[in-house]
Amino acid sequence: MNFADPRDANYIASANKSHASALAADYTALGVQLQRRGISIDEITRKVAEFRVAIPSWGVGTGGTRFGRFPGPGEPRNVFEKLEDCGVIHKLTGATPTVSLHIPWDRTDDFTALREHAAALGLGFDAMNSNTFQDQPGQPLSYKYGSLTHTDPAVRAQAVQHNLDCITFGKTLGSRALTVWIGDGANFPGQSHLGRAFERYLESMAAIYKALPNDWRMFIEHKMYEPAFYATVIQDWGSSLMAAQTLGPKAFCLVDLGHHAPNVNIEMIVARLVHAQRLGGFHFNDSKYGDDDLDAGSIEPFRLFLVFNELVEAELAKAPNFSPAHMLDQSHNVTDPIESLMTSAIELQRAYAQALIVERARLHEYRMGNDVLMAAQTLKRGFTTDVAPILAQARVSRGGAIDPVAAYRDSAYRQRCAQARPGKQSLGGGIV
Ligand code: LRH
Ligand code: MN
Repeated sequence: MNFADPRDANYIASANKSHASALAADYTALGVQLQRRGISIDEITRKVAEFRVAIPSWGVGTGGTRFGRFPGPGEPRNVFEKLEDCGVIHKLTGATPTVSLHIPWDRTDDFTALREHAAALGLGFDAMNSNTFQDQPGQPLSYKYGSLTHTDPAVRAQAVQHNLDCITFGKTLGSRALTVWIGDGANFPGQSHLGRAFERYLESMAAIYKALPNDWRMFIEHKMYEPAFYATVIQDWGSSLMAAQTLGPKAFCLVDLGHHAPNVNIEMIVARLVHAQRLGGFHFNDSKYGDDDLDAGSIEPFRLFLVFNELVEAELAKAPNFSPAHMLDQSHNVTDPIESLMTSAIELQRAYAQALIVERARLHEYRMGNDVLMAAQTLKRGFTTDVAPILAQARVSRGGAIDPVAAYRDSAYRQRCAQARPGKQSLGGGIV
């Protein structure tokens, strides 16, 4: 089997050759179609090419559920190998220049070396993720009954210190944000005092907030349930927003799409957080039932489009304090993680491009005139337009592949990793 380096620019250029003329024809045809709507395809392509989404380090290994995990071949065995796989995703898509690490899953003795390794792969670091939802070997105090909201101040102090350590590691890596998701909550009514648990949360988060460098942000991630199955301390966007407004201007709300009850109007939550100037960012994924962490756009692509529609409205309105950090947060149980992460990044670009081509002036007219049907049709027209040529052209403009999955498979990168990464197929830390 002959291997090729899918990160190599010449390899990508040669892989694109056979697709170039079809892309040129499709791009021209779509350009004519959009021109009729008064939209410049090159302007849209330029904006899509600027779109960035961070890769979750815990997403490049095979995920699993409590019922099991079925590791694939050539799994990354440490954070350095995880970054190599993230380098492949970025080179082929041109859209994922940063990685979001999770501590202690990605803990290493030499974060400076990790920063240099990443830089050599053309990568940087997005938000750091702390972890006080698992006990680590040798950890003095358990998080069984909570962490930042535990009734025992010593456990809270241990959890606060862990977050301070994540900030220290992040400073070495050039990260400028800390995402705090905690599983703290109760399984039974009566188990915890709902008000005091929230007060303990605010007290602990204030201690972490105080340690944030001036140019850092703190992202508060809400989640309806799991691992707590009756009440979760930061259960919804309301609790998250109250906490952010209490903590200070560097605290923002992070929306993980899978952390809501089925049928919750997530785009409405996004619109409210934009209004409150506290939209910090996203963990993009998709789900049909619970926090399934499926590939973004794979179940509810229209919902993803509606979220990006709110982001484009905010962009066009020059909403104050609006610079959301985009990250994927997925678990790849049955696909090659690299393929899922590449196609998921592209699904976000698709939703963004579809939202960008909505005829806003016409939509505004129909809305103001309460022409309900034409307003709905005008918005939907963005979603029903095939923007694939724009996405491919944006990749090419970034040195990426017209068909990233084909380029990746033809390189036999995974097979080469299977040979180069023998031995235990465990990640050493991940969701399961
Ligand atoms: C919690 C969550 C959180 C991460 C974890 C990996 O469900 O979404 O963002 O820390 O997944
Ligand atoms: Mn998440």
